Amino acid sequence: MTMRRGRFITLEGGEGAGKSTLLSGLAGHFAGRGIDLVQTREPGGTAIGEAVRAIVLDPSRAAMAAETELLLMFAARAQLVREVIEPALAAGRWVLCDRFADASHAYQGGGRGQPAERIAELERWACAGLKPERTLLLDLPVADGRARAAGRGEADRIEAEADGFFERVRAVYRQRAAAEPQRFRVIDASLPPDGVLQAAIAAVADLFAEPGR
Ligand code: Z5A
Repeated sequence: MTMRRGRFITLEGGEGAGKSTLLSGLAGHFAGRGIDLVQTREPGGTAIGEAVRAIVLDPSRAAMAAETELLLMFAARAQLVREVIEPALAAGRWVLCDRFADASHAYQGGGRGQPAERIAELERWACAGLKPERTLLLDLPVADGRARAAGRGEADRIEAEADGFFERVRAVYRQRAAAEPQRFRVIDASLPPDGVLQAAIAAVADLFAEPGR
């Protein structure tokens, strides 16, 4: 019997939107449905990726060029795809990833102004054609997300950006969601955590509908 490939779901959104909170709630839901789930995150998820994460988020590395930041995000992603995501999907496991390539379009494209076609080219190469089947975008006004994230101690290098940066990030996320309605589901992240979880469960329900799932 041939192995049924797993499904690839990503969570996206601005700072403090509630992705980590939702990830653990969704993982519980998948477990209850008997799904063998791999949870991971970007940048990170592998030893190499976590080392890259430490570099890109280090607030003392203010000299980092936007091009360097973009390439580092894709370096971590190339490793995660090959070491974790593709093997898991091939083994029939589902993968739930906290951020993926849409984050590079939003942050390095929208936030830093890197050209969209260059990011798309990197995505095709680094991800070897892999795209999420479903992306849940937790949408929240920038000020609300920043208020939630405040009080966590020192801001990392990206969190230290001004509000305008995060407004551009949000705008690109919303444009991408509007351009790919089959893949994206936009969730109102201002709902209480259980409301966000219920909306997310509804937004992935069709993925279980395939016969045999
Ligand atoms: N980045 C990039 O630039 N390019 C890329 O390609 C990739 C990433 C992949 C990763 O940092 C940074 O890297 C990120 C983008 C950039 N930078 N920024 N900014 P991270 O993973 O450490 O940070 P984050 O992704 O921004 O996540 P976060 O700020 O930790 O937020 P979150 O995971 O979305 O939220 P949370 O931790 O679940 O919740 C935040 C707080 O709100 C917490 O106190 C919760 O209890 C509370 N919360 C959560 N949900 C709710 C609801 N529904 N209501 C009320 N309060 C809530």
